[in-house]
Amino acid sequence: MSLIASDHFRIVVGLGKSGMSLVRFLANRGIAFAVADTRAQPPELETLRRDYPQVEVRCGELDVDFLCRADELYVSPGLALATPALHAAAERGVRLSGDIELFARHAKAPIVAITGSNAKSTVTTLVGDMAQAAGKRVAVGGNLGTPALDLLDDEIELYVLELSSFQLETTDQLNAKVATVLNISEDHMDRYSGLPAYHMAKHRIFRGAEQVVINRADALSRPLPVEGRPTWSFGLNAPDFKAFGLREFDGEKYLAFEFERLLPVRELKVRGAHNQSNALAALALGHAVGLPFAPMLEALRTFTGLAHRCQWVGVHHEVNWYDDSKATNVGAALAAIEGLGDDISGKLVLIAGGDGKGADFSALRAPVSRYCRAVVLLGRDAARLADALGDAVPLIRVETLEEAVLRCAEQAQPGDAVLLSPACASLDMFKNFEERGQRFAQAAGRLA
Ligand code: UMA
Ligand code: ADP
Repeated sequence: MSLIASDHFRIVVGLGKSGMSLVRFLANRGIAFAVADTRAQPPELETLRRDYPQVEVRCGELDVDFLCRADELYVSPGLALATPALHAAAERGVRLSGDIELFARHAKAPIVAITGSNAKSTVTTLVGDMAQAAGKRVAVGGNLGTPALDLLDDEIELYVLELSSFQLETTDQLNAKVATVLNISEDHMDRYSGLPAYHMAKHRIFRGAEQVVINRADALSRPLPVEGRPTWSFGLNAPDFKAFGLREFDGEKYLAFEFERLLPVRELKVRGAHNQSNALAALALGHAVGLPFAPMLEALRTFTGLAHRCQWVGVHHEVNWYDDSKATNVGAALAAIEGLGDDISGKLVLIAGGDGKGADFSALRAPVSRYCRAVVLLGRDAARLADALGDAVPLIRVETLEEAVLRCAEQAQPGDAVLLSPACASLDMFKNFEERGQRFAQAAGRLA
Protein backbone atom coordinates (compact mmCIF):
# COMPACT_ATOMS: atom_id res chain seq x y z
CA MET A 1 0.00 0.00 0.00
CA SER A 2 1.28 3.37 -0.97
CA LEU A 3 0.17 5.69 1.82
CA ILE A 4 3.20 5.08 4.02
CA ALA A 5 4.51 8.32 5.54
CA SER A 6 5.60 7.14 8.98
CA ASP A 7 7.40 4.25 10.62
CA HIS A 8 4.23 3.05 12.23
CA PHE A 9 1.78 0.61 10.78
CA ARG A 10 -1.83 0.31 11.96
CA ILE A 11 -4.61 -2.17 11.25
CA VAL A 12 -8.28 -1.21 11.38
CA VAL A 13 -10.18 -4.26 12.62
CA GLY A 14 -13.83 -4.12 11.58
CA LEU A 15 -15.06 -2.36 8.46
CA GLY A 16 -18.40 -0.93 9.55
CA LYS A 17 -19.20 2.75 10.07
CA SER A 18 -16.51 3.37 12.67
CA GLY A 19 -13.95 1.31 10.70
CA MET A 20 -14.61 3.43 7.62
CA SER A 21 -14.19 6.64 9.65
CA LEU A 22 -10.79 5.31 10.79
CA VAL A 23 -9.84 4.57 7.19
CA ARG A 24 -10.64 8.16 6.16
CA PHE A 25 -8.81 9.58 9.18
CA LEU A 26 -5.63 7.53 8.65
CA ALA A 27 -5.58 7.98 4.87
CA ASN A 28 -6.05 11.76 5.14
CA ARG A 29 -3.00 11.95 7.40
CA GLY A 30 -0.85 9.66 5.29
CA ILE A 31 -0.54 7.03 8.01
CA ALA A 32 0.17 3.50 6.80
CA PHE A 33 -2.56 0.97 7.55
CA ALA A 34 -4.41 -2.14 6.44
CA VAL A 35 -7.92 -3.42 7.23
CA ALA A 36 -9.21 -6.72 8.60
CA ASP A 37 -12.76 -7.93 9.24
CA THR A 38 -14.01 -11.34 10.32
CA ARG A 39 -16.97 -11.05 7.93
CA ALA A 40 -16.72 -12.21 4.32
CA GLN A 41 -18.54 -9.07 3.16
CA PRO A 42 -18.14 -6.24 5.70
CA PRO A 43 -20.66 -3.39 5.21
CA GLU A 44 -18.16 -0.79 3.93
CA LEU A 45 -16.09 -3.09 1.70
CA GLU A 46 -17.38 -1.63 -1.56
CA THR A 47 -16.78 1.94 -0.37
CA LEU A 48 -13.25 1.07 0.69
CA ARG A 49 -12.42 -0.66 -2.62
CA ARG A 50 -13.84 2.29 -4.55
CA ASP A 51 -12.25 5.13 -2.55
CA TYR A 52 -9.03 3.50 -1.31
CA PRO A 53 -8.22 0.72 -3.79
CA GLN A 54 -4.60 0.59 -2.64
CA VAL A 55 -5.45 -0.42 0.95
CA GLU A 56 -4.90 -4.09 1.80
CA VAL A 57 -8.04 -5.77 3.18
CA ARG A 58 -8.24 -9.22 4.77
CA CYS A 59 -11.74 -10.64 5.23
CA GLY A 60 -12.59 -13.80 7.15
CA GLU A 61 -10.97 -15.34 10.20
CA LEU A 62 -8.46 -12.98 11.85
CA ASP A 63 -4.82 -13.99 11.27
CA VAL A 64 -2.67 -13.29 14.33
CA ASP A 65 0.58 -13.03 12.34
CA PHE A 66 -1.02 -10.46 10.06
CA LEU A 67 -2.35 -8.47 13.05
CA CYS A 68 1.13 -8.53 14.60
CA ARG A 69 2.53 -6.58 11.65
CA ALA A 70 0.88 -3.55 13.24
CA ASP A 71 2.08 -1.64 16.28
CA GLU A 72 -1.50 -0.54 16.99
CA LEU A 73 -4.89 -2.10 16.17
CA TYR A 74 -8.02 0.04 16.00
CA VAL A 75 -10.69 -2.43 16.99
CA SER A 76 -14.41 -2.07 16.15
CA PRO A 77 -16.65 -1.66 19.21
CA GLY A 78 -18.57 -4.65 17.85
CA LEU A 79 -15.64 -7.00 18.49
CA ALA A 80 -14.86 -8.19 22.01
CA LEU A 81 -11.24 -7.64 23.03
CA ALA A 82 -11.34 -11.22 24.30
CA THR A 83 -11.63 -12.44 20.67
CA PRO A 84 -8.77 -15.01 20.60
CA ALA A 85 -6.80 -13.41 17.73
CA LEU A 86 -6.99 -9.93 19.31
CA HIS A 87 -6.02 -11.33 22.70
CA ALA A 88 -3.08 -13.18 21.13
CA ALA A 89 -1.91 -10.03 19.31
CA ALA A 90 -2.08 -8.05 22.57
CA GLU A 91 -0.02 -10.78 24.29
CA ARG A 92 2.59 -10.30 21.59
CA GLY A 93 2.85 -6.58 22.39
CA VAL A 94 0.45 -5.02 19.88
CA ARG A 95 -1.51 -2.14 21.38
CA LEU A 96 -5.31 -2.44 21.17
CA SER A 97 -7.03 0.89 20.68
CA GLY A 98 -10.14 2.37 19.09
CA ASP A 99 -11.69 5.29 17.27
CA ILE A 100 -12.60 7.21 20.44
CA GLU A 101 -9.04 7.10 21.79
CA LEU A 102 -7.81 8.48 18.48
CA PHE A 103 -10.55 11.12 18.52
CA ALA A 104 -9.56 12.21 22.04
CA ARG A 105 -5.93 12.60 20.97
CA HIS A 106 -6.94 14.96 18.14
CA ALA A 107 -10.00 16.90 19.36
CA LYS A 108 -9.18 20.55 20.07
CA ALA A 109 -12.54 21.58 21.56
CA PRO A 110 -14.01 20.45 24.94
CA ILE A 111 -15.81 17.10 25.01
CA VAL A 112 -19.06 16.32 26.82
CA ALA A 113 -18.91 12.53 27.27
CA ILE A 114 -22.07 10.55 28.02
CA THR A 115 -22.50 6.88 28.80
CA GLY A 116 -24.93 4.77 30.82
CA SER A 117 -27.09 1.70 30.31
CA ASN A 118 -30.07 3.81 29.22
CA ALA A 119 -30.94 7.36 28.14
CA LYS A 120 -27.59 8.00 26.41
CA SER A 121 -29.07 8.97 23.03
CA THR A 122 -31.78 11.13 24.57
CA VAL A 123 -29.40 13.05 26.85
CA THR A 124 -26.73 13.38 24.14
CA THR A 125 -29.29 14.82 21.71
CA LEU A 126 -30.61 17.19 24.38
CA VAL A 127 -27.17 18.54 25.24
CA GLY A 128 -26.48 19.01 21.52
CA ASP A 129 -29.78 20.89 21.11
CA MET A 130 -28.96 23.06 24.14
CA ALA A 131 -25.51 23.96 22.81
CA GLN A 132 -26.98 24.80 19.43
CA ALA A 133 -29.66 26.97 21.06
CA ALA A 134 -26.82 28.72 22.91
CA GLY A 135 -25.21 29.55 19.56
CA LYS A 136 -22.26 27.16 19.85
CA ARG A 137 -20.75 25.38 16.88
CA VAL A 138 -21.42 21.89 18.24
CA ALA A 139 -20.84 18.38 16.84
CA VAL A 140 -22.87 15.46 18.17
CA GLY A 141 -22.17 11.76 17.57
CA GLY A 142 -20.36 8.62 18.69
CA ASN A 143 -22.48 5.56 19.45
CA LEU A 144 -25.48 7.71 18.46
CA GLY A 145 -24.60 7.23 14.80
CA THR A 146 -21.99 9.56 13.28
CA PRO A 147 -18.60 8.07 14.18
CA ALA A 148 -16.62 10.44 16.40
CA LEU A 149 -13.69 10.80 13.97
CA ASP A 150 -16.07 12.08 11.29
CA LEU A 151 -16.95 14.98 13.62
CA LEU A 152 -13.38 16.31 13.93
CA ASP A 153 -13.22 19.87 12.67
CA ASP A 154 -11.10 22.77 13.92
CA GLU A 155 -14.13 25.12 13.68
CA ILE A 156 -16.10 23.09 16.26
CA GLU A 157 -16.44 24.67 19.72
CA LEU A 158 -17.98 21.71 21.59
CA TYR A 159 -18.19 17.96 21.02
CA VAL A 160 -21.06 15.96 22.56
CA LEU A 161 -20.41 12.22 22.44
CA GLU A 162 -22.59 9.24 23.27
CA LEU A 163 -20.22 6.43 24.21
CA SER A 164 -20.92 2.73 24.66
CA SER A 165 -19.08 0.45 27.07
CA PHE A 166 -17.62 -1.23 23.97
CA GLN A 167 -16.11 2.02 22.74
CA LEU A 168 -14.80 2.85 26.21
CA GLU A 169 -12.99 -0.50 26.49
CA THR A 170 -10.50 0.69 23.88
CA THR A 171 -10.28 4.26 25.22
CA ASP A 172 -7.39 4.92 27.59
CA GLN A 173 -7.65 8.62 28.24
CA LEU A 174 -10.67 10.60 27.07
CA ASN A 175 -9.88 13.85 28.93
CA ALA A 176 -13.48 15.08 28.71
CA LYS A 177 -14.46 18.53 29.93
CA VAL A 178 -17.31 16.76 31.70
CA ALA A 179 -18.20 13.07 31.81
CA THR A 180 -21.16 11.11 33.10
CA VAL A 181 -22.38 7.56 33.61
CA LEU A 182 -26.13 8.27 33.61
CA ASN A 183 -27.16 4.96 35.17
CA ILE A 184 -26.05 1.35 35.34
CA SER A 185 -28.25 -1.71 34.96
CA GLU A 186 -27.55 -5.07 33.38
CA ASP A 187 -26.93 -5.03 29.63
CA HIS A 188 -24.68 -6.89 27.19
CA MET A 189 -24.26 -9.78 29.61
CA ASP A 190 -23.42 -11.94 26.58
CA ARG A 191 -20.17 -9.94 26.30
CA TYR A 192 -19.19 -9.25 29.92
CA SER A 193 -18.42 -11.73 32.71
CA GLY A 194 -20.90 -9.87 34.94
CA LEU A 195 -22.06 -6.46 36.13
CA PRO A 196 -18.65 -5.50 37.69
CA ALA A 197 -16.82 -5.93 34.34
CA TYR A 198 -19.50 -3.92 32.51
CA HIS A 199 -19.36 -1.24 35.23
CA MET A 200 -15.56 -1.01 34.95
CA ALA A 201 -15.75 -0.53 31.18
CA LYS A 202 -18.29 2.30 31.55
CA HIS A 203 -16.25 4.05 34.25
CA ARG A 204 -13.28 4.46 31.91
CA ILE A 205 -15.22 7.52 30.69
CA PHE A 206 -13.98 9.39 33.80
CA ARG A 207 -10.29 9.00 32.91
CA GLY A 208 -8.83 12.48 32.74
CA ALA A 209 -12.26 14.15 33.04
CA GLU A 210 -12.12 17.72 34.33
CA GLN A 211 -15.63 17.55 35.86
CA VAL A 212 -18.11 14.81 36.65
CA VAL A 213 -21.92 14.56 36.62
CA ILE A 214 -23.44 11.85 38.84
CA ASN A 215 -26.96 10.45 39.28
CA ARG A 216 -28.00 10.78 42.95
CA ALA A 217 -30.34 7.79 42.57
CA ASP A 218 -27.66 5.44 41.26
CA ALA A 219 -24.56 4.80 43.37
CA LEU A 220 -22.97 2.99 40.43
CA SER A 221 -22.86 6.29 38.52
CA ARG A 222 -20.26 7.69 40.95
CA PRO A 223 -16.62 7.51 39.93
CA LEU A 224 -14.35 5.41 42.12
CA PRO A 225 -12.13 6.36 43.77
CA VAL A 226 -13.67 9.74 44.51
CA GLU A 227 -11.25 12.41 43.42
CA GLY A 228 -11.23 16.11 44.16
CA ARG A 229 -12.72 17.31 40.89
CA PRO A 230 -15.87 19.42 40.51
CA THR A 231 -18.93 17.17 40.70
CA TRP A 232 -22.49 18.07 39.73
CA SER A 233 -25.47 15.83 40.40
CA PHE A 234 -28.98 15.20 39.10
CA GLY A 235 -31.93 13.29 40.57
CA LEU A 236 -35.68 13.47 41.04
CA ASN A 237 -35.53 14.66 44.67
CA ALA A 238 -35.05 18.28 45.79
CA PRO A 239 -31.57 19.52 44.87
CA ASP A 240 -28.94 20.91 47.22
CA PHE A 241 -25.69 22.70 46.25
CA LYS A 242 -24.20 21.87 42.82
CA ALA A 243 -27.29 19.79 42.16
CA PHE A 244 -30.22 19.60 39.74
CA GLY A 245 -33.56 18.10 40.79
CA LEU A 246 -37.31 18.65 41.19
CA ARG A 247 -38.85 21.22 43.53
CA GLU A 248 -42.53 21.71 44.25
CA PHE A 249 -44.04 25.18 44.49
CA ASP A 250 -47.76 25.98 44.86
CA GLY A 251 -48.61 22.38 43.98
CA GLU A 252 -46.59 22.48 40.77
CA LYS A 253 -43.38 20.52 40.01
CA TYR A 254 -40.37 22.37 38.62
CA LEU A 255 -36.97 21.42 37.24
CA ALA A 256 -34.62 23.21 39.62
CA PHE A 257 -30.97 24.08 40.17
CA GLU A 258 -29.98 24.24 43.83
CA PHE A 259 -32.73 26.44 45.35
CA GLU A 260 -33.84 28.09 42.10
CA ARG A 261 -36.85 27.01 40.00
CA LEU A 262 -36.02 26.70 36.29
CA LEU A 263 -39.00 25.27 34.37
CA PRO A 264 -42.40 23.76 35.24
CA VAL A 265 -42.30 20.05 34.40
CA ARG A 266 -45.61 20.39 32.51
CA GLU A 267 -43.76 22.44 29.85
CA LEU A 268 -41.75 19.36 28.83
CA LYS A 269 -43.20 17.57 25.80
CA VAL A 270 -41.69 14.20 26.77
CA ARG A 271 -43.53 12.06 29.33
CA GLY A 272 -42.63 10.07 32.42
CA ALA A 273 -40.34 10.55 35.41
CA HIS A 274 -37.42 9.02 33.47
CA ASN A 275 -37.59 11.88 30.98
CA GLN A 276 -37.56 14.48 33.78
CA SER A 277 -34.40 12.79 35.00
CA ASN A 278 -32.97 12.99 31.47
CA ALA A 279 -33.77 16.72 31.26
CA LEU A 280 -32.00 17.30 34.59
CA ALA A 281 -28.94 15.30 33.47
CA ALA A 282 -28.72 17.38 30.29
CA LEU A 283 -28.99 20.62 32.31
CA ALA A 284 -26.18 19.48 34.61
CA LEU A 285 -23.90 18.64 31.68
CA GLY A 286 -24.71 21.86 29.84
CA HIS A 287 -24.16 23.94 32.98
CA ALA A 288 -20.79 22.24 33.56
CA VAL A 289 -19.59 23.46 30.15
CA GLY A 290 -20.92 26.96 30.70
CA LEU A 291 -24.14 26.98 28.65
CA PRO A 292 -26.57 29.65 29.90
CA PHE A 293 -29.91 28.51 31.33
CA ALA A 294 -32.22 30.44 28.95
CA PRO A 295 -31.26 28.59 25.73
CA MET A 296 -30.97 25.27 27.60
CA LEU A 297 -34.56 25.64 28.85
CA GLU A 298 -35.74 26.65 25.38
CA ALA A 299 -34.22 23.43 24.01
CA LEU A 300 -36.02 21.42 26.71
CA ARG A 301 -39.35 23.10 25.90
CA THR A 302 -39.16 22.15 22.23
CA PHE A 303 -37.73 18.59 22.52
CA THR A 304 -40.38 16.05 21.48
CA GLY A 305 -38.26 12.95 22.11
CA LEU A 306 -36.44 10.57 19.78
CA ALA A 307 -38.15 8.01 17.57
CA HIS A 308 -38.71 4.55 19.11
CA ARG A 309 -38.26 5.82 22.70
CA CYS A 310 -41.77 5.66 24.21
CA GLN A 311 -42.96 7.34 21.01
CA TRP A 312 -46.71 7.79 20.62
CA VAL A 313 -47.68 6.23 17.28
CA GLY A 314 -51.49 6.39 17.30
CA VAL A 315 -54.83 5.83 18.98
CA HIS A 316 -57.46 3.20 18.18
CA HIS A 317 -60.74 2.71 20.09
CA GLU A 318 -59.46 4.96 22.92
CA VAL A 319 -56.29 2.90 23.27
CA ASN A 320 -53.00 4.75 22.77
CA TRP A 321 -50.10 2.91 21.11
CA TYR A 322 -46.45 3.54 22.07
CA ASP A 323 -43.29 2.39 20.30
CA ASP A 324 -40.43 1.88 22.77
CA SER A 325 -38.49 -0.47 20.48
CA LYS A 326 -35.22 1.06 21.73
CA ALA A 327 -35.83 -0.60 25.12
CA THR A 328 -33.29 -3.32 24.40
CA ASN A 329 -32.59 -4.16 28.06
CA VAL A 330 -34.53 -4.71 31.27
CA GLY A 331 -33.71 -1.29 32.80
CA ALA A 332 -35.15 0.58 29.81
CA ALA A 333 -38.34 -1.50 29.76
CA LEU A 334 -38.76 -0.93 33.51
CA ALA A 335 -38.52 2.85 33.03
CA ALA A 336 -41.13 2.76 30.26
CA ILE A 337 -43.55 0.45 32.09
CA GLU A 338 -43.37 2.49 35.30
CA GLY A 339 -43.24 5.91 33.56
CA LEU A 340 -46.17 5.25 31.22
CA GLY A 341 -48.05 3.01 33.66
CA ASP A 342 -48.18 5.86 36.18
CA ASP A 343 -49.29 8.31 33.50
CA ILE A 344 -52.40 6.55 32.10
CA SER A 345 -55.83 5.90 33.57
CA GLY A 346 -56.04 2.28 32.36
CA LYS A 347 -53.57 -0.58 32.13
CA LEU A 348 -50.74 -1.47 29.78
CA VAL A 349 -50.76 -4.28 27.26
CA LEU A 350 -47.07 -4.98 26.80
CA ILE A 351 -45.20 -6.57 23.89
CA ALA A 352 -41.84 -7.96 25.02
CA GLY A 353 -39.21 -10.44 23.87
CA GLY A 354 -36.37 -10.84 21.39
CA ASP A 355 -32.68 -11.47 22.07
CA GLY A 356 -32.24 -11.04 25.83
CA LYS A 357 -28.41 -10.93 25.63
CA GLY A 358 -28.20 -13.22 28.67
CA ALA A 359 -30.16 -10.87 30.96
CA ASP A 360 -32.02 -11.78 34.13
CA PHE A 361 -35.67 -10.76 33.54
CA SER A 362 -36.92 -11.24 37.11
CA ALA A 363 -37.02 -7.47 37.88
CA LEU A 364 -39.89 -7.14 35.38
CA ARG A 365 -42.29 -9.34 37.35
CA ALA A 366 -43.43 -6.81 39.99
CA PRO A 367 -44.01 -3.82 37.63
CA VAL A 368 -45.72 -6.07 35.08
CA SER A 369 -48.15 -7.38 37.69
CA ARG A 370 -48.79 -3.82 38.89
CA TYR A 371 -49.26 -2.04 35.56
CA CYS A 372 -50.08 -4.63 32.86
CA ARG A 373 -53.34 -6.22 31.76
CA ALA A 374 -51.53 -8.80 29.64
CA VAL A 375 -48.13 -9.42 28.06
CA VAL A 376 -47.67 -10.61 24.49
CA LEU A 377 -44.36 -12.46 24.07
CA LEU A 378 -42.30 -13.08 20.96
CA GLY A 379 -38.75 -13.81 19.82
CA ARG A 380 -35.87 -16.01 20.89
CA ASP A 381 -36.16 -15.41 24.63
CA ALA A 382 -39.97 -15.47 24.91
CA ALA A 383 -39.88 -18.66 26.99
CA ARG A 384 -37.27 -17.24 29.41
CA LEU A 385 -39.41 -14.12 29.82
CA ALA A 386 -42.50 -16.25 30.44
CA ASP A 387 -40.61 -18.14 33.18
CA ALA A 388 -39.56 -14.87 34.82
CA LEU A 389 -43.06 -13.33 34.67
CA GLY A 390 -44.78 -16.46 36.01
CA ASP A 391 -48.53 -16.11 36.47
CA ALA A 392 -48.46 -12.37 37.32
CA VAL A 393 -50.73 -11.56 34.33
CA PRO A 394 -52.03 -13.47 31.26
CA LEU A 395 -49.17 -14.24 28.85
CA ILE A 396 -49.81 -14.69 25.13
CA ARG A 397 -47.15 -16.30 22.93
CA VAL A 398 -46.99 -15.20 19.26
CA GLU A 399 -44.63 -15.77 16.33
CA THR A 400 -44.71 -12.38 14.57
CA LEU A 401 -44.96 -8.73 15.54
CA GLU A 402 -48.05 -8.34 13.34
CA GLU A 403 -49.77 -11.13 15.28
CA ALA A 404 -48.67 -9.44 18.52
CA VAL A 405 -50.40 -6.22 17.45
CA LEU A 406 -53.67 -8.08 16.71
CA ARG A 407 -53.57 -9.87 20.10
CA CYS A 408 -52.92 -6.53 21.85
CA ALA A 409 -55.90 -4.93 20.10
CA GLU A 410 -58.10 -7.79 21.41
CA GLN A 411 -56.82 -7.44 24.99
CA ALA A 412 -56.74 -3.64 25.42
CA GLN A 413 -59.72 -1.74 26.85
CA PRO A 414 -60.58 1.98 26.50
CA GLY A 415 -58.09 4.04 28.57
CA ASP A 416 -55.37 1.39 28.20
CA ALA A 417 -52.12 1.78 26.29
CA VAL A 418 -50.30 -0.77 24.15
CA LEU A 419 -46.55 -0.56 24.70
CA LEU A 420 -43.85 -2.22 22.63
CA SER A 421 -40.96 -2.24 25.14
CA PRO A 422 -39.21 -5.53 24.49
CA ALA A 423 -36.42 -5.57 27.17
CA CYS A 424 -34.47 -7.37 24.44
CA ALA A 425 -32.40 -6.65 21.34
CA SER A 426 -34.18 -7.04 18.02
CA LEU A 427 -31.53 -8.87 16.02
CA ASP A 428 -33.12 -12.34 16.25
CA MET A 429 -36.07 -11.14 14.13
CA PHE A 430 -35.27 -7.72 12.67
CA LYS A 431 -32.44 -5.78 11.05
CA ASN A 432 -32.36 -3.40 14.01
CA PHE A 433 -34.56 -1.74 16.64
CA GLU A 434 -35.68 0.87 14.11
CA GLU A 435 -37.13 -1.78 11.78
CA ARG A 436 -38.91 -3.44 14.74
CA GLY A 437 -40.44 -0.09 15.72
CA GLN A 438 -41.49 0.74 12.17
CA ARG A 439 -43.16 -2.67 11.70
CA PHE A 440 -45.03 -2.16 14.98
CA ALA A 441 -46.25 1.30 14.00
CA GLN A 442 -47.32 0.08 10.55
CA ALA A 443 -49.26 -2.86 11.99
CA ALA A 444 -50.90 -0.62 14.59
CA GLY A 445 -51.75 1.88 11.82
CA ARG A 446 -53.50 -0.88 9.83
CA LEU A 447 -55.95 -1.46 12.71
CA ALA A 448 -57.56 1.88 11.93
N1 UMA B 1 -18.52 -7.61 13.27
C1 UMA B 1 -17.96 -8.79 12.90
N2 UMA B 1 -16.66 -8.80 12.52
C2 UMA B 1 -15.89 -7.69 12.51
C3 UMA B 1 -16.47 -6.49 12.90
C4 UMA B 1 -17.79 -6.46 13.28
O1 UMA B 1 -18.62 -9.84 12.88
O2 UMA B 1 -14.69 -7.82 12.14
C5 UMA B 1 -19.96 -7.60 13.66
C6 UMA B 1 -20.18 -7.63 15.16
O3 UMA B 1 -21.27 -8.48 15.43
C7 UMA B 1 -20.59 -6.20 15.47
C8 UMA B 1 -21.25 -5.74 14.19
O4 UMA B 1 -20.57 -6.44 13.17
O5 UMA B 1 -21.47 -6.12 16.57
C9 UMA B 1 -21.14 -4.25 13.96
O6 UMA B 1 -19.79 -3.87 13.99
P1 UMA B 1 -19.27 -2.72 13.04
O7 UMA B 1 -17.81 -2.57 13.22
O8 UMA B 1 -19.76 -2.98 11.65
O9 UMA B 1 -20.07 -1.49 13.69
P2 UMA B 1 -20.14 0.02 13.20
O10 UMA B 1 -20.94 0.13 11.95
O11 UMA B 1 -18.77 0.61 13.19
O12 UMA B 1 -21.01 0.65 14.38
C10 UMA B 1 -20.37 1.01 15.58
C11 UMA B 1 -21.37 0.80 16.72
N3 UMA B 1 -21.77 -0.61 16.73
C12 UMA B 1 -21.55 -1.41 17.80
O13 UMA B 1 -21.00 -1.04 18.80
C13 UMA B 1 -22.03 -2.82 17.72
C14 UMA B 1 -22.59 1.69 16.50
O14 UMA B 1 -23.44 1.57 17.63
C15 UMA B 1 -22.14 3.14 16.39
O15 UMA B 1 -23.27 3.94 16.08
C16 UMA B 1 -21.11 3.28 15.28
O16 UMA B 1 -20.00 2.38 15.54
C17 UMA B 1 -20.55 4.70 15.18
O17 UMA B 1 -19.83 5.05 16.32
C18 UMA B 1 -24.64 0.84 17.42
C19 UMA B 1 -24.89 -0.12 18.58
O18 UMA B 1 -25.66 -1.05 18.42
C20 UMA B 1 -25.83 1.80 17.35
N4 UMA B 1 -24.25 0.08 19.73
C21 UMA B 1 -24.48 -0.74 20.91
C22 UMA B 1 -25.68 -0.24 21.70
O19 UMA B 1 -26.05 0.95 21.57
O20 UMA B 1 -26.20 -1.04 22.51
C23 UMA B 1 -23.25 -0.68 21.80
P1 ADP C 1 -29.57 4.59 24.99
O1 ADP C 1 -28.92 5.40 23.91
O2 ADP C 1 -28.76 4.53 26.25
O3 ADP C 1 -30.08 3.27 24.54
P2 ADP C 1 -32.08 6.08 24.67
O4 ADP C 1 -32.16 7.52 24.97
O5 ADP C 1 -32.05 5.66 23.25
O6 ADP C 1 -30.83 5.48 25.45
O7 ADP C 1 -33.29 5.34 25.38
C1 ADP C 1 -33.32 3.91 25.35
C2 ADP C 1 -34.44 3.38 26.17
O8 ADP C 1 -34.23 3.66 27.56
C3 ADP C 1 -35.78 4.00 25.81
O9 ADP C 1 -36.51 2.97 25.23
C4 ADP C 1 -36.40 4.52 27.09
O10 ADP C 1 -37.63 3.92 27.37
C5 ADP C 1 -35.41 4.10 28.19
N1 ADP C 1 -35.04 5.25 29.02
C6 ADP C 1 -35.01 6.55 28.70
N2 ADP C 1 -34.59 7.31 29.73
C7 ADP C 1 -34.32 6.45 30.73
C8 ADP C 1 -33.83 6.60 32.07
N3 ADP C 1 -33.52 7.81 32.56
N4 ADP C 1 -33.69 5.49 32.82
C9 ADP C 1 -33.98 4.27 32.32
N5 ADP C 1 -34.45 4.06 31.07
C10 ADP C 1 -34.61 5.12 30.28
